[in-house]
Amino acid sequence: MRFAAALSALSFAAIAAAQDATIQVGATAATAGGIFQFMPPTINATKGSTITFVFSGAPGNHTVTQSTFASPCQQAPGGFDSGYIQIPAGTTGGFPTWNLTITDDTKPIWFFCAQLAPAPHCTAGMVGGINVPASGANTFTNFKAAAIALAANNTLPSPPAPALSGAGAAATAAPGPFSGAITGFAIPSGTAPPPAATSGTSSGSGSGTGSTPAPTNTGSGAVSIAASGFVAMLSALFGITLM
Ligand SMILES: *[C@@H]1O[C@H](CO)[C@@H](O)[C@H](O)[C@H]1NC(C)=O
Ligand SMILES: *[C@@H]1O[C@H](CO)[C@@H](O)[C@H](O)[C@H]1NC(C)=O
Ligand SMILES: *[C@@H]1O[C@H](CO)[C@@H](O)[C@H](O)[C@H]1NC(C)=O
Ligand SMILES: *[C@@H]1O[C@H](CO)[C@@H](O)[C@H](O)[C@H]1NC(C)=O
Ligand SMILES: [Cu+2]
Repeated sequence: MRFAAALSALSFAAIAAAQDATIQVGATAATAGGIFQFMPPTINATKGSTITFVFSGAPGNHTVTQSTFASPCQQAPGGFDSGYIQIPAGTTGGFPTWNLTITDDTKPIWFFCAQLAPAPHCTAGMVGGINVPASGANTFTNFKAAAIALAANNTLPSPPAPALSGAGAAATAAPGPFSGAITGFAIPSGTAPPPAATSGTSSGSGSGTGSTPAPTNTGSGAVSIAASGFVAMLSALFGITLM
């Protein structure tokens, strides 16, 4: 019995570690709150864990771009940016993903969608946060309200620069895959520069990449998503079986 309980706890831990967290980028017209949102908009994640952004909002053409609390709809200096990923109406699968690994969980990570068409998404409230304070001045509620307040000012944010790494989070690969009619624009490319040092040493020159945005629409990869989904399902089944 004790052995079985230990096994069951172990399998739970394995599943939790493997899943990390997922945030959907954009929604559908039928979703409460409309298409301009991240779901969930906030999440807490420890250092080393990975947030998988899933570009499943259809139709949609969204980015995941790091900002600051003070300027919710503007790319932070050195902030990450996924580039624009367009999902045609009616798409039901094969959604591209982008995996950001948390490199510093001691500070909030604010992000927004930089798309301006047909109207700015950020000032419509398409913003999110990781490890954001539950109380005080810098709450998600205040961040979102500040983003929406910018709508009245009529100043459009500059287009973001594609970047795999930001402050407190970094990706090692560009978003993808782009299959079928799904397209990417100004997608970051190349290897991620070393994440911005938050303390201690930082080595490496960190040459920036992705300064030449180009439309990207490359081959298949849907197969690998399906395969990893199958593996996830298997491991979930395995975990449940162990119980
Ligand atoms: C997605 O949005 C970007 C930025 O507005 C734009 O350049 C690109 O053409 C859009 N993609 C599609 C397929 O409409
Ligand atoms: C998430 O982290 C923030 C910052 O550490 C904290 O204030 C908040 O209570 C946490 N939220 C949850 C649901 O744990
Ligand atoms: C709007 O712009 C005005 C003038 O530039 C500025 O004083 C004000 O703080 C801005 N409001 C917001 C919400 O950014
Ligand atoms: C993100 O991580 C998931 C799970 O490991 C993987 O299936 C997917 O291919 C990754 N996406 C990218 C763009 O690397
Ligand atoms: Cu958007």
